[in-house]
Amino acid sequence: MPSKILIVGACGQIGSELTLALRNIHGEHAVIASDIKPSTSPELASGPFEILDATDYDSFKAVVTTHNIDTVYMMAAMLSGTAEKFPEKGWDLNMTSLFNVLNLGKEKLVTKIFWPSSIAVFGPTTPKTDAPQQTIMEPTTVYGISKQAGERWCAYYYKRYGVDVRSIRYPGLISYKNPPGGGTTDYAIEIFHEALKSVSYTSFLSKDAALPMMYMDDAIQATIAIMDAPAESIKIRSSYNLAGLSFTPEELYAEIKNYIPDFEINYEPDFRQAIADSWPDSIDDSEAKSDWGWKKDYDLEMTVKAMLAGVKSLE
Ligand code: AKB
Repeated sequence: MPSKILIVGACGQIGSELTLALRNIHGEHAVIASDIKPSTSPELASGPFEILDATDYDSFKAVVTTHNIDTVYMMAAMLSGTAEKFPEKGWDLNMTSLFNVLNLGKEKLVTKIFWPSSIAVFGPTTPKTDAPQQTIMEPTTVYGISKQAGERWCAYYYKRYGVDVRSIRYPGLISYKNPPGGGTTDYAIEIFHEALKSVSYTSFLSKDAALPMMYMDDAIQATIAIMDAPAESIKIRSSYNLAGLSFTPEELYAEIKNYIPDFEINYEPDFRQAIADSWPDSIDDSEAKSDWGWKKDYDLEMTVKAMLAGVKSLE
């Protein structure tokens, strides 16, 4: 039987682009999009779509069995900035949705699962530069704690119940098609919209807050590659480090200024600065490269060009 895929959180920043990419590969009817709210995107809604609260196990199971799903991408999550405002809600959403999908795997109702982790699993005691795959991880945010605990649960379900779950520690993802949802790295998206709209931007991170980042096309390509890889090549069942770019707000600003010379930036760091300070500047992703052939395409210049063209196309 051909593979049937369910995307949970299909209206989100990653979910929406992932759904369209997977529909291009497998056909529209092989990929069921789902989210807690109806889609406002005609592109997404043109294929099969289900309203689904990922924290409700029975509804989750009903969607999986009705559509004969074998592969789930569990993309719903509360990101770092929002989870600091609603700590218990963030923990509940991030952990309950993960347990639900892992238990569907344990019950053999689905055969393959993707679950996103994040650079937020690292903390202030992690090496700042080229954070290794295995290292000290003492996250100080609710989001980071939920992702770190989630990684351990993925590894546990793989070892104890044989659940084929695969994961990537995403850096900050840069895209223009859908707005990001409450992350610390969101400044790197807002800046493009403001550069084209008002020619000035006030960054909520300081000028020298270097963070790991990646253009969305690379993240989608990596997500599909890790899921397509043979099971035996996925040697890490917690989550893989993935590196793309590393830059500061000032460096990003300087690159954008090459195309918009009168663009101005101000810095007014808020509570998200402390979150950024707790994360590494850059990531070592040699294991993702050697285990399943990960390779990025986009450097900073290409990312800025693609973002400026993309944001302009929305006008
Ligand atoms: C966030 O900023 O919370 C996310 C992430 C790095 O996982 N973009």
